[in-house]
Amino acid sequence: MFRGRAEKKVIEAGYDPVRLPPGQYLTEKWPVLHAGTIPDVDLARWDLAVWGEVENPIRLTWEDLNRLPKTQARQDIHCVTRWSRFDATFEGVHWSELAKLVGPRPSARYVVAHAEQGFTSNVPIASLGEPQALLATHADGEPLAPEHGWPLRLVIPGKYFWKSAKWLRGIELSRVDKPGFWERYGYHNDADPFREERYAF
Ligand SMILES: Nc1nc2c(c(=O)[nH]1)N[C@H]1C(S)=C(S)[C@@H](COP(=O)(O)O)O[C@H]1N2
Ligand SMILES: [Mo]
Repeated sequence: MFRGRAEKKVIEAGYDPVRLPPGQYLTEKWPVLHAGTIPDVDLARWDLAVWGEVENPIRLTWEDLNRLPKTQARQDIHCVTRWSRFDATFEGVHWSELAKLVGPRPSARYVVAHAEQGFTSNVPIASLGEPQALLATHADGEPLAPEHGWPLRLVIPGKYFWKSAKWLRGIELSRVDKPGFWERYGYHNDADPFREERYAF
């Protein structure tokens, strides 16, 4: 039914249908989705803090961040509202570069991403270490558009896209898992689109 139609479109677009998680449909454009408003960001005042279970908490300016080596990663993104977009390409700083600066403690098992206006999302630290995870400054070869998280957003592979906090301002490492914004509203903590982990209950 729904699955059949959505799958047919994926095949017609020239993609392998196994890339479409259950209950999703392919979109060619890049929808915009967030709670609240697009923040007004002043790069001169902007910083990125990394704290919690680390040896050296840091606060990087925009220039500091952009002096770190950057890499690219391509992935399919899946919003829990059912749109999927294939081959989104991001460029930015991998967590491993920040880890060199802060020295995560062995007790650091979970991450809380802190964004402008109090938005948070939580993932296991292993997700941040995935090769395709990024603190992204660019998407599809251009600086992020304001509505997509400029100047910096998180990109977390293999999970519904709500885990990928836009307008990122902080990374907190923790011993315990702390539910983020959507997780506190009843969304699934693990958020694997292929297991259709949309809601906690
Ligand atoms: N700061 C912030 N980041 C956020 C959200 C949000 O409400 N606030 N929504 C999430 C959700 S539900 C999705 S699907 C993606 C959407 O990213 P996009 O607008 O770039 O497609 O951002 C995620 N990151
Ligand atoms: Mo979403």
